Amino acid sequence: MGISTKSQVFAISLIFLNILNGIQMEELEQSQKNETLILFDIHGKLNELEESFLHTHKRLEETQKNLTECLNENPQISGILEKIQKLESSVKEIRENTKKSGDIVIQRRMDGSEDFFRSWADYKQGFGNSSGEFFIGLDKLNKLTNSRPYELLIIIEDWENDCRFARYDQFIIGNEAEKYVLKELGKYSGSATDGLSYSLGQKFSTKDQDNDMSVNSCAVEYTGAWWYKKCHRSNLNGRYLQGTTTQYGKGVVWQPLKGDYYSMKFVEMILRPT
Ligand SMILES: [Ca+2]
Repeated sequence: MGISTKSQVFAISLIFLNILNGIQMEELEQSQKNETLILFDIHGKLNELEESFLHTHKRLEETQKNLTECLNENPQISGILEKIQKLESSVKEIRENTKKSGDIVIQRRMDGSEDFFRSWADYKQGFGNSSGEFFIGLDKLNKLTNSRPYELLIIIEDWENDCRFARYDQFIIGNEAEKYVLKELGKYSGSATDGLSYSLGQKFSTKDQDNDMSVNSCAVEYTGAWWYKKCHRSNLNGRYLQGTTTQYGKGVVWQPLKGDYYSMKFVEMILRPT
């Protein structure tokens, strides 16, 4: 090959290379243009989203404002809401206090069919019918409450069917030599108000065994049997007097709830394992 032929080939190659470069440059420019378009598109969509978010937020604020105004202008709606809240909390309470497996009923008053104004021997042994009115017995109560931890749940219902609960997170009774003293009661909670902590540390008394701190016999005076002190804030083994009575403190009394001149319709004392 002569020199001139070599030069021609070189020149042709250069032209080809330039053409190729031109094509590559064009492709690069096109792809850059495409990327820019995609970025614009994304940016536009983000703007749209932001606008729609702001719009929704504004509408939510308006709805909230309208609701508040509506509640303020319609006190009956607020009243209904309050009632719903109360109902919810009472349902919660009933659920918590509904009998569970492991519960042991130790005393029940429900119709006045059983005599509760009884002797020390009867309270030691227990009496009545476990499906009706009864007391489990102090010996059993002493053994049970010392065998494992229990809480004491007391259900109290008046003659208007208002049902309340008193819960004590500990409950331990001493033995006969200790006169079945109310040793531990733990912390009170519930809706009945605390009517038993007053008796903490007191021995049990019956009409024939006065172990209370009064100069008189509280059991005789209040026709019951209890952990009397001087004398009581509750008398759940008192006489079944059916509602309002003139007989001070002698009925089935839970003093903080209905006072001393009122005898309850239904009472249950329950041990619940903790
Ligand atoms: Ca006394």
